[in-house]
Order: sequence, then C-alpha cells, then structure tokens
Amino acid sequence: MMKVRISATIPEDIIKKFDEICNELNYKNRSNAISQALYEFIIANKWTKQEGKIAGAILITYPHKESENLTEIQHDYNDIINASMHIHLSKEQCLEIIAVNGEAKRVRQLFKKLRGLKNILSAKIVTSAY
Ligand code: NI
Repeated sequence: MMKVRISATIPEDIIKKFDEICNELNYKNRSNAISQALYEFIIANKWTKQEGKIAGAILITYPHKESENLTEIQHDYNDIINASMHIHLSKEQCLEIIAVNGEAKRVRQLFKKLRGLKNILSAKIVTSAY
C-alpha cells in the first residue's frame, strides 16, 4: 500500500499519553500506531455513513439539570429507542445509556440532537453489526 507523509499539530499532553500507550503496547514506531488509531477511528465512525438498519447504544454524560431536555428528545424517538438506563454518577452528573435499533438515518438524527444539547460532557455511539 502506498504511504503518504502527513503533518499534524497535536496538544502535547495528548501525544505524551499516546506515546506512553504505544510503549506499553510495544509499538516499534509512532507511524504504525497512528495508522492503526486512524483506522480504528474510521471503524468507530462507520455509522455516520451506514445505510439501512443499525443497532447499538448511545452514551451521554451530562449535568443532571439537563435531564428534562434529554427525556423530551427521547420521547420523540420512541420508535427507535428500546430502553434507556439512567445512572447518577455524582450529585451533579448523570450517565444515560440509550439502546437504539432502527433506521440508520433516524439513529444519526437522534444522536446529533442529543449531542447538540447544552452542557453535554460526552456523547458516544457504539453500533453493532446488524
Ligand atoms: Ni441522575
């Protein structure tokens, strides 16, 4: 496979942590590790282009005061939400795990709405093979 040289500007602490993990995992060079990390990024984000049906889970970490908005959005998507689990992480923070199953387009729409909520700390989606 042809290789290309790229140049990127990355925060120091991120590359430091990256190199530490590379060391622990015995990567011989940074390029191999970056190449694999990029490939995993591509796989993890395949859902953004996927057609047909997808099943998976959405994980949202958010301040408890946003609970109402989060619940309201979920009610609008009850056709693709199978279940949701609310975990109180601390007095202020909550984690919501939402199981989804349905048309990829609609799942993407839901995820974008949730991610767009104010004060969201983290939003992730994990999809499984269908
Ligand atoms: Ni809570």
